[in-house]
Amino acid sequence: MRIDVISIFPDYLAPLELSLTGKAMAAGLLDVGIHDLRDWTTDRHRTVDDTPYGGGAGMVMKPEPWAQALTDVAELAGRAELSGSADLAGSSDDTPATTASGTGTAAEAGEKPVLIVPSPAGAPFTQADARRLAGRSHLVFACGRYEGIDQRVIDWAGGDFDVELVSIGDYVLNGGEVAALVIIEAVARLIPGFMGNPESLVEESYEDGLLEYPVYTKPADWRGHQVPDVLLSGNHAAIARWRRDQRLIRTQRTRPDLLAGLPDAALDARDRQV
Ligand code: 6GU
Repeated sequence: MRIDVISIFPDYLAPLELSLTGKAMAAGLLDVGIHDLRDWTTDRHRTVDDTPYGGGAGMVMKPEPWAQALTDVAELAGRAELSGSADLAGSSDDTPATTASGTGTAAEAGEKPVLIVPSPAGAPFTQADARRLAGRSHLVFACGRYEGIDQRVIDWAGGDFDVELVSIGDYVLNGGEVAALVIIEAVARLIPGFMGNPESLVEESYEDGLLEYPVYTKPADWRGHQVPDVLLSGNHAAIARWRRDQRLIRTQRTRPDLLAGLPDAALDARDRQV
């Protein structure tokens, strides 16, 4: 998979080099390019914003730098060198990562890249979205600041990209960078071959609509607090039942909306006794 992020604060994306996504890049499963939007400005002050038509507070991001940046990133992704970019990994040699790694571009796969525009006005980002995006070959993140990006960029990009406005929750961030980090981490861990133990993905919160059960490790008695007896019993059926009960109880307590949204078939008669 190829991921490009365009931002006026490219340093915000430095954590992508660490841990999860860093490992995926090192393994050749993921190829990431971080780009400074100001590299696509043409004036001396490298201006990216202007006052809003119709008046109001704050500034709006000008359309032309975005159009130039998106055009370059869509056309040049997968090559060893991207104009105006500083790739995080694997591009200092002159072999395109795509050749050896299988991180094929959208163009190679014959599909449009996905343009993700993080925005508090977007659709809520869910685990189902992460799954869907993990199956795509090229994601481009347009991280806006100020009051947002001129809407015509979003409309225009629809020709060359599958465009999605995405929100990560009901609160306001100063820009899309942190949201992009969240979405990239949720997606990258679902890339086939990325997680050491794919089994650990199966029972996770949000994969089946129930929150996870509580977990314990040694010692069995810690500062007078005991691990539940059933977990020490060796009775695998009883453990599985206890864990499912815990998931149901937790979900009912903290996310009753999730329980209410489950299809009828998701809960059996025994579940309904909890
Ligand atoms: Cl994706 N962006 C911004 N700026 N604020 C947000 C958000 C995104 N999701 C929730 N709040």
